[in-house]
Amino acid sequence: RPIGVFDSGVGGLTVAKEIKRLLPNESIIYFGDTQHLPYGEKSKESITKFTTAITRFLVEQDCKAIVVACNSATSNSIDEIREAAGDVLVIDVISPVAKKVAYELNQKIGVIATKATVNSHAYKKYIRKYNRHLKVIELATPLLVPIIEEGFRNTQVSKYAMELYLSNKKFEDIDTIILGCTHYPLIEKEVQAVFQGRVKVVDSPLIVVNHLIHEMRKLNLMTDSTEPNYHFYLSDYTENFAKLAKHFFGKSITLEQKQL
Ligand code: DGN
Repeated sequence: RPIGVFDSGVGGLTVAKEIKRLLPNESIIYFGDTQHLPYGEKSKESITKFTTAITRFLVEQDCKAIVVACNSATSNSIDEIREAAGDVLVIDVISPVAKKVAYELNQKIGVIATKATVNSHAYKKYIRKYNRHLKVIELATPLLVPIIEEGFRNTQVSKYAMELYLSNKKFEDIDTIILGCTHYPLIEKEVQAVFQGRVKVVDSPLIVVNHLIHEMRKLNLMTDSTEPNYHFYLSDYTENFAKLAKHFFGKSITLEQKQL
């Protein structure tokens, strides 16, 4: 049985690619809800409606686990998503990361994310649950998602937007930064360049997939010797998605348009 992964667009590919790297025998079904992108600007009601429909679809596809590879969906709709998933294992992208950074030697943590995630204060709440002495500064950087979806990484556009956002006074003395949107690992090097190595960038996809492995082992869900396949559903076909999915997963993937 496959692992289901979903996001509003290409962001969740950063998590899916890590699943492929660490669990090379597992098949993946990915749903990119490009028709409703960006989730980060939508209301809780809309995000919940889209993401519970995707969850039910992935359950119908017989997924044995579902990875909510979207922070905006996690921070707004995780309870409803878990309910829609029934008995199927659900892994979110915020709680494992929050737990990990809370126990490390960090002092002041910056989080960049969409408006939906920042307004929910999910990172602050989760991190403080484990370590209430940590300072957590959340900053909405919504322009970065369309920049990435439009394929403008590593250009003057991304560089300028990033410098404007990250020069915010609130971020002056952070020692750690969480990329609180699954799109952002795609511009990790550019973030690092702005801070010139001064700030540690948390490897969220790695932490999330390690947690997935841990939970799958507990439930005996690991597959050992199959030919994995990678199937991608898109609610609206975009060239950038197809290009990036092929870049991460090779040419033999299958892409299908699907509206729910
Ligand atoms: N990739 C998603 C996230 O992690 O929040 C949302 C991006 C978006 O749709 N704005």
